[in-house]
Amino acid sequence: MLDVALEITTEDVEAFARDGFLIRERIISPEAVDYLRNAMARSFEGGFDSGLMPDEVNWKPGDDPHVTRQICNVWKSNQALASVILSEATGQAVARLNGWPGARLAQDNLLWKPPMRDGQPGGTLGMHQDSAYAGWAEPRLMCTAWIALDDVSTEGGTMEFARASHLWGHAGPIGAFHNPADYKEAFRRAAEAACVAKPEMVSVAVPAGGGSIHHGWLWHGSGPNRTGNPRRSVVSHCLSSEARFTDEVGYVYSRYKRLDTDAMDEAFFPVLWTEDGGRSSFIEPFVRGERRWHAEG
Ligand SMILES: O=C(O)CCC(=O)C(=O)O
Repeated sequence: MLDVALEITTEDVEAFARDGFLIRERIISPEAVDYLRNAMARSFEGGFDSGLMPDEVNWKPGDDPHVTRQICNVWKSNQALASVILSEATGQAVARLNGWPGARLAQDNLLWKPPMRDGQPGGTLGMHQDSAYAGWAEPRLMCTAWIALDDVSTEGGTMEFARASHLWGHAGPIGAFHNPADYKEAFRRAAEAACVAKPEMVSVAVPAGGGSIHHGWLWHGSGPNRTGNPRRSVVSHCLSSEARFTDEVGYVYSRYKRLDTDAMDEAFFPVLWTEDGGRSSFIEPFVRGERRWHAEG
């Protein structure tokens, strides 16, 4: 079990409403960073400790070393990563910031942006709004906690936010997400539509173990990694604990939809925290290694 520190004050709630994000220097300890780096390396080598596979693995040894490596929903495969991704502190923080009665995980991501190699920088991630991809949920507002596992900087391709852009309105999904020719193209169009001539960009420049929380309609993305170090991060994309499926469930989310109900199954969308103690009961024994996926006995 690895501890996550994300206390939220009244000033934080006000800053989040105004800017659309919070940045923290330290969310997890240096020891936890080391532990998660190892868990991440094992996951990209195909080692899944719990015995279950993640939902999506977008890179394996032998693939192009220049592309950003990604795994989605690794929490079910690795208890150490799960203890951070599914932490109660994260659930409580995102719920408080958004005025939700609780929070559940929509999806996690491991992101590994490679270092400069053969004169080629590690790839960009196109600027987008997370909630543009959440038409399958109601309410569709997302909120994302992002934890850096390396010291991150603008030169190293860290995440960039456009301050207060969550107030600009709602655009659709962008074209290419990984390594687009111009990672700010859709964002510039949105700024123009919102009549914002000079958007204020803020980089999440923090030591390993620090990170950020951002609003589901905030424009964000990241530039090339021009340093000699990888840029690794662990991401929890959350929804309100009250979120339900809409009719736009689509290709990816159809696989989690139960018949005759729009309720989201906690086995796939675990509840991290609610104000009345509704955290999914399997999380603690799972992350402590006391409960496994196969039936006991
Ligand atoms: O890590 C990045 O560069 C972007 C990640 C992202 O889009 C997110 O966490 O919502």
